[in-house]
Amino acid sequence: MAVAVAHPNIALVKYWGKRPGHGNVPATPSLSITLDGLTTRTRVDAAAEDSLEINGEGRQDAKVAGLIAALRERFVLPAMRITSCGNFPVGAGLASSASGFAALVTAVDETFSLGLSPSARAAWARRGSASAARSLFGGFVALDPDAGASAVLDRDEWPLEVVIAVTSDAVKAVSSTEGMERSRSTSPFYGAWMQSTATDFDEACRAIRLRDFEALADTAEHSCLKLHALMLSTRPGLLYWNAGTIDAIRAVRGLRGAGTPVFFTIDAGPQVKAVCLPAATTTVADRLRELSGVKRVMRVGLGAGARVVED
Ligand code: 2P0
Repeated sequence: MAVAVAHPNIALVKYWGKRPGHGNVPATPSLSITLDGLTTRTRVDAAAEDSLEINGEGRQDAKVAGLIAALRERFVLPAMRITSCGNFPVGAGLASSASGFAALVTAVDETFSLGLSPSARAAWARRGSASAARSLFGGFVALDPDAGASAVLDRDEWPLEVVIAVTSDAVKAVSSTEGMERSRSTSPFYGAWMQSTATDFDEACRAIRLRDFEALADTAEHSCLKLHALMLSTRPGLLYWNAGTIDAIRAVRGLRGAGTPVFFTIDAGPQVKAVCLPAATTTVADRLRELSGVKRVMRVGLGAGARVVED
């Protein structure tokens, strides 16, 4: 048996939409930061029959079953018991599937001595959930449709911090998988999204290399708002925000306009992630905590990639 931990990641340049065909390959490049503090811990044991338990509850999960079946086409794997727990809400726009699949593949690799490299583990994790490929690495991470996931910059090289404003713990009504397929097939903006994302990715990589916070802030907020415009233009429209989300966006914009080094990003859920330079974290957290639509605030730094730990 082995135990692995992984952290969720949040994209600063978003992906939304798959390439046609098999393999769960994103259609466009994306760039993320891996978060510390939020953690999924997964244990894999050889067992008499397959089972899955998440946060203490027995579960059937088609994506987990599909990934294990795909691994069995390539490797000889016995039946296994998978036990996973996390310290943050599942399915609420905090990338629980990313940390979940990254930890699962890492634990399977170790338990059954598959000898996979981080890049190979990322490719397997991507089959479970595409953004999971990014959680194999720490710090700043790129996910290219052709080249796969790779580290761009170590977390110590630019230690940004993130304040997460949780505005709801409810599970999202439309999953990312379903939502992005709906956008691809119905949004009149999907072509523009596909065409413009590579430029956002190049701009963000450059900003990270130069440690240019303002340039990264501009590109990341643009990518986020463009993603949500794409979602809104889908039929039926995808609206992941609530009133607290809007209040938090306005608060972050107010701070940034007054010179505080902070920008917002939002995924397929209502939580607002405020990315900031460490000197601004307390100011940002205090401001977001004041908002009536914000249930609680979490402060996290940048995290390491998925790894095996002692039980
Ligand atoms: C991202 N998101 O780049 C974008 C932005 C959410 C909004 O990747 O279908 O969990 O399981 O492969 O990777 C969420 O989608 O989707 C996601 P599946 P995934 O982070």
